[in-house]
Amino acid sequence: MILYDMEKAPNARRVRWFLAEKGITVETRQIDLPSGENLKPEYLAINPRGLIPTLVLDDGTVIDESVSICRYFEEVQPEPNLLGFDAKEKALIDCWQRRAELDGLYAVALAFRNSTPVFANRAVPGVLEPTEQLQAMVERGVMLTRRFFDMLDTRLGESEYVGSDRFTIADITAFITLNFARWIKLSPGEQHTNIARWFEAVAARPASKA
Ligand SMILES: N[C@@H](CCC(=O)N[C@@H](CS)C(=O)NCC(=O)O)C(=O)O
Repeated sequence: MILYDMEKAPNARRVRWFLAEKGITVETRQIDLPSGENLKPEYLAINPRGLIPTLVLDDGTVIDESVSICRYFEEVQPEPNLLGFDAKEKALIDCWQRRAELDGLYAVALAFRNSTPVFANRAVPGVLEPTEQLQAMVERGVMLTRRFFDMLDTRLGESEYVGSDRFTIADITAFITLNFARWIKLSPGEQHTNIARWFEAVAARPASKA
């Protein structure tokens, strides 16, 4: 089994953190995104989408979505549970994981990819054709990221953790989104006191360094 990975990439980090929480070790291969190694024929033969992370099982099966990779390992090794125990908890964790990903992580990615010089003409991840950076998308990404901070703070005012009353995959995605937002020089404000309380607790987890 091989996990195609890149140390700094937010989506790859989500999977590494998930595995570290479970104490699972997987052989990894580093793919260098800034130099475009993910768009070279060798990597496209493994994952034609040109994205990481990608998990290749021993039987050759390819799983190339971060949360799907996490789901695979949750089934293989259920403890510690990170995706929910019963119908209601599973649904809420999934709901907040998706909010963090769709409303948070992708908003930051929109601003980051459309403004970072190394990705000029590569504004859409994994796409071979040149995709120019658009200033309007930076502005939209910044606006949506700020909105995400407000939504997350409200949520953490009513729940100790993002998806449940305990640490789950929703916290991993939300925390990584906040770290990623620093790359576009955005952070929650002083008014986001619930985020500050939660961030400190989550940052103290050893697996957060994975
Ligand atoms: N929905 C995918 C997104 C994967 C993704 O966009 N990965 C980025 C790295 S964080 C990537 O591979 N970028 C390729 C590129 O920069 O061309 C997932 O969750 O795995």
